[in-house]
Amino acid sequence: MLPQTAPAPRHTTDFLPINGTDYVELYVGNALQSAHYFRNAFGFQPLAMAGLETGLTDRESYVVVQDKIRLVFTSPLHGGTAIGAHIDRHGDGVKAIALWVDDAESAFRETVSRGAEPFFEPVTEQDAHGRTVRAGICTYGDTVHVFVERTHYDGVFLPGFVAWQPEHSPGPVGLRYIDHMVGNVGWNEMNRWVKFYEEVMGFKMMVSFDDKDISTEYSALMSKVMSNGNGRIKFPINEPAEGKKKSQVEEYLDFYGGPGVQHIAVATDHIVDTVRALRDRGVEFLRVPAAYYDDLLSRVGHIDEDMESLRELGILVDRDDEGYLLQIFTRPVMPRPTLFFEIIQRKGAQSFGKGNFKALFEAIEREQMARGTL
Ligand code: TYF
Ligand code: FE
Repeated sequence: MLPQTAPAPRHTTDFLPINGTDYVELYVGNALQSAHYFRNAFGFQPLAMAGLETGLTDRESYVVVQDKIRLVFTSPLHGGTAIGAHIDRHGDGVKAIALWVDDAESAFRETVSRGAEPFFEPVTEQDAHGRTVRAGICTYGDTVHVFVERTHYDGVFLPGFVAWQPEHSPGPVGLRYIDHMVGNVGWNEMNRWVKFYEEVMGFKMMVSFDDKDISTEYSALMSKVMSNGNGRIKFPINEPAEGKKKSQVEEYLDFYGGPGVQHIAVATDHIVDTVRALRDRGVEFLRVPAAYYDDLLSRVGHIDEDMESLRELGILVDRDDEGYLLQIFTRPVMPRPTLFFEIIQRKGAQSFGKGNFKALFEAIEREQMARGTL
């Protein structure tokens, strides 16, 4: 099930109807080993691949899946490629956030006519399993959105890919779908990208946090959450704010070499089991001080989960007027302190864990301190 939010009012027609996230493609130095890490540590299952054996000469991609989440890892097969230049500039990172639509040609036309910069024109790809149409537009930094139309396709992933069935793969850990994906943009650029998602994509602003909501000693940032009409796509946009020392967003921008995807939040229905499985497979999480749990019950009231398990695993809890949520953040999964993952379970709450910002950002500052970048 995708997260539920109020449907768009009847009188507005959504010029960019989106069914959900189709896939997230990362450009990485070693696609095979990245896929291996996400299979073995995060419980993703092998799905498809394309490369030398399928006739490609410039790149190789491995696709992994867990319920509705598809990740694509792509590496160049020789020097001098755009993929290699992207990796040189940004390190491993998210290149494409692909959105599943019923009409990719229309999605491209509607967004480009509203000012989107084209990344690639609509292209029809086909094989024995049918055809897909894809088109791409640029968003912040070197990141792009790819519109994927797959109504007439029943192959494993996309035309050109073959099933990937390595012999051994550990089972899934209960990750279900992408809840939100956060973009870090430059100083004073948040509103420009808010306007882009409003005007070019037809999104609406759900929430806004200013630096007073979320500044600790150093971590100052501002954030606005953009959502599409049916609420299935949520993109918080962060910009750095002036603090005592370097903002975590500024640190990201320095290491990533500009704007890009900061975190991918993935939803589970059983966060305690999921996080325990991830931890047992070697995924490293940020830790808040044990004192966080001392006044947790008085802050969030009754929760269904066992407090001892939450404390043991370091899972955070926040409540809003609709319910509560549980969340935890991994340490960066790249050598550069750039991309990380959030594991989230919503129990009614549709917010983003504002009550955890202080404890979380202080934990991030301790990591910055340990890296010597603060
Ligand atoms: O997506 C969000 O807004 C929350 C909060 O560096 C957050 O997950 C914001 C910035 C950040 C880590 C978490
Ligand atoms: Fe988040």
